[in-house]
Amino acid sequence: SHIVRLKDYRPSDFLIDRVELDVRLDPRATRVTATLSLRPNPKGRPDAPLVLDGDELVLKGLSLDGRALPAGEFEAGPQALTISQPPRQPFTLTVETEIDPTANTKLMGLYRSGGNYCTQCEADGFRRITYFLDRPDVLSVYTTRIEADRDEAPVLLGNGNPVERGAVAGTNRHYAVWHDPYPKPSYLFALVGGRLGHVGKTFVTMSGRPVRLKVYVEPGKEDRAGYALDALERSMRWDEKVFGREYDLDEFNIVAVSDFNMGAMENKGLNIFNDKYVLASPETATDADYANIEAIIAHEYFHNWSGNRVTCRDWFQLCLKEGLTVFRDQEFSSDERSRPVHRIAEVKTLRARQFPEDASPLAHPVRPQQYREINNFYTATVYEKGAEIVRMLKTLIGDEDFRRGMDLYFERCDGTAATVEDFLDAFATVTGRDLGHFARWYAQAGTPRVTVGGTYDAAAQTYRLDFAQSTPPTPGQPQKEPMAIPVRLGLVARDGTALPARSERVSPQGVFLFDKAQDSLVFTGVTSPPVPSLFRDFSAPVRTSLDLTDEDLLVLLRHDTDAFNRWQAGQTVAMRLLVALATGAAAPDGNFDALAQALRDFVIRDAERDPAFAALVLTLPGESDVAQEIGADVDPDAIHRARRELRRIVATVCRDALADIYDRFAETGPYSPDAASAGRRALRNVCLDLLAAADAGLGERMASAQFEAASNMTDRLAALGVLTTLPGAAREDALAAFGERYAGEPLVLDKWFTLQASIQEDGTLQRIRSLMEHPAFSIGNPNRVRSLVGSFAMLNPTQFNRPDGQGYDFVADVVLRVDPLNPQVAARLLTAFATWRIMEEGRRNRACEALRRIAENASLSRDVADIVHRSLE
Ligand code: BAL
Ligand code: ZN
Repeated sequence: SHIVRLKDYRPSDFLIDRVELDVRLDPRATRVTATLSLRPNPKGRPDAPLVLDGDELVLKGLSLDGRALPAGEFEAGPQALTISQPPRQPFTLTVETEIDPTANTKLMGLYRSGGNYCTQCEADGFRRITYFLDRPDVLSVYTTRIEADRDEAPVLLGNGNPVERGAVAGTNRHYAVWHDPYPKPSYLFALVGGRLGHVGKTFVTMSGRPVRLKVYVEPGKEDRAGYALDALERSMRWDEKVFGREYDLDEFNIVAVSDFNMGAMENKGLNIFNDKYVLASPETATDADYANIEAIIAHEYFHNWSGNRVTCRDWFQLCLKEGLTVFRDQEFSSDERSRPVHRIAEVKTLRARQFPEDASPLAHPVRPQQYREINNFYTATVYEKGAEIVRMLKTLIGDEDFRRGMDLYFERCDGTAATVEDFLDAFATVTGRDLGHFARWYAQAGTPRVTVGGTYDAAAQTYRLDFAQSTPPTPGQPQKEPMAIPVRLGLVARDGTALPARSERVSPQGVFLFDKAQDSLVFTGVTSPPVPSLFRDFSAPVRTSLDLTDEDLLVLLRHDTDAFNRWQAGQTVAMRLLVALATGAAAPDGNFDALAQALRDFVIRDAERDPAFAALVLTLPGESDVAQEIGADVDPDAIHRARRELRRIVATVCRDALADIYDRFAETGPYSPDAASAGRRALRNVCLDLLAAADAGLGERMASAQFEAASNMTDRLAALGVLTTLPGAAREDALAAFGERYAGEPLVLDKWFTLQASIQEDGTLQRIRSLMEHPAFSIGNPNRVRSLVGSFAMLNPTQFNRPDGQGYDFVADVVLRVDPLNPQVAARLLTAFATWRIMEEGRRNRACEALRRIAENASLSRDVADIVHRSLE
């Protein structure tokens, strides 16, 4: 099928300055009349035809400057509306289409969710509403009239500011008119019509303008919308303070819907959210849910500047808005919570999602050079690695120049559709630096591997670090160039004191720029043999091999001033032991004990001081992290056994300390989702989990008691999670009780589906098959499919990768079943197969057969066809 290439970009032949939409909502036959003010683009081709994009559209009327167009002057099909001889001066085109929102199971364009009408237009859903130049570099001012039955849709929302509303005489219908003064691309268009309750408040901006904020939810759930509203207000204040960005409309509306392909969408002034990322109460949401809501509310709000005021020239520039906005939401969460704890969480996500992608057949640059289906590029690489690039830029140029560069970027590019070059140019201008080499991060795929060796010269009192880097081949990029890698570093003496790291090549902020295939760094005045602390705060998204002994690493775990590297040191030792256990390689017995003792000392000494951090230190690398580290001929069962064994060893040594923490951290007082309280719960629940690893009987008794007594979802779900690892009646009773208690709460049942799908036992596949018949499950709802089937594919390595291939076959069947309904959800599910090539031969063959079976299907969506073909290449 058709490949779109970055190098083929050319400006649109026509521009659309104004759009007037009249949308008459009807469940099966919604009428859309679009009045478009068009003109030839001076940068376009002078004789080009006008080709408007469509997708499954039916044309009901067409006129040009008020004259109905005769049949010979245009061609209209479901995919395009073409006028071969359009005027060469400004003209008005009126296009009437009819659409069926009830039949729209793809959840792109205008569709219905829970009886309400809503839209999703990014990346190319607007063309499912009307024929349009549906590309992000066509910016228009929209006025939208929405009309609907009063009873069916008492609430009518659009982009921008409300300008008028009224009754339609002689009917039970009413209408509202919204006007958005800011030119925007069609992907930011949105409307909502439905029965909704709301919570709201007034926000006064930094220049004193009042803005009405509202969060709309299903009626009766208003009391679960308060945290989202609070997070919105904090986000708005933070963006003013940290980036100087003020909000620009009279209203800001958020609507939660229950059927949504993504997490949320940043439509101008009218964000539409997956309700999972809005609704929260102590009884139904975990601490992690609260943190996600805060981050995603912030993310979508921050898009108002990084995405909406400055948008993307084309979809190859997706990282321009997404990487930058992820960086901004990460900074927000770090300021609102604990910075080191949040940094570790970011890196865990990057390693769990982006590193595997970067090492897979689906690897692509942060700015891809080509695509078949853009919806498949809303990836961890574009988002998370894209954010790491922005962070590295800040690390290299420093905080002040970073802020000056951001200001210049917003100033220069406001109201335009920009590129990655525009972004980097702003920083090159304020710093006078050449960022050409740095820009390679956008173009070259794959995770660089950095190897570092250290040599101490006692006589000269020098310490030398030898760096080497290489980046593995990725699809379409067999040869790699060296990257510009910022290495934040320091030296630690074996007694734990910080040693000065004197070198001209290290910046005052402690950063060394490693930008060649090999380089060496010599420190002078080093009075004792140091342990190097490298990539502090995870200063670059690379894999590292350091020639440090476990003993050196345990010095860092104990003493490093950099919290990230304290955590990393423990993880590195644990990873070495896990790889040794899983592959049958020899690891000195003493090292298991050394790690366990170090962790016990840590719990006794440090846990109380920062419980959230301690919870992270006590959590061993996950099974898929170990699989990535092994990298070839992976046996997921061996990894599972290895991790269980190491957890047992650690937990047995730490047992008394863990039990002590568990008792002392018992919840008192009412639930609060703040980071400090959440950290205490996190640590206590990690202790419970480890105690169960040391002694299953004890774990079952404690988890059952916690499950019964829990006063909030975090503790109840954590207890149930521990029980799911322990086969027996207690587990089945608790699962049944939970299912009954939350029978009317779809978002809570999603957690229940996820836990059951994650059980690493033979019977899980059968359990999932039964749960697919559960009344709460629906194959058409993305959250349900992701929580039951997606979790199985992504979070259950031993069962998805069953040696008999049944896990692969099951997921392949679901992909083929979902694809005709919702290609985006099907394609995303299919990406679980991306790691198939690192499996041992038997599993590899089974996975390949399942992929081939999908590929042979004649009627695949473009989304699924693209993923399956790239996975097999
Ligand atoms: N733009 C798609 C949803 C998001 O990243 O905010
Ligand atoms: Zn985004």
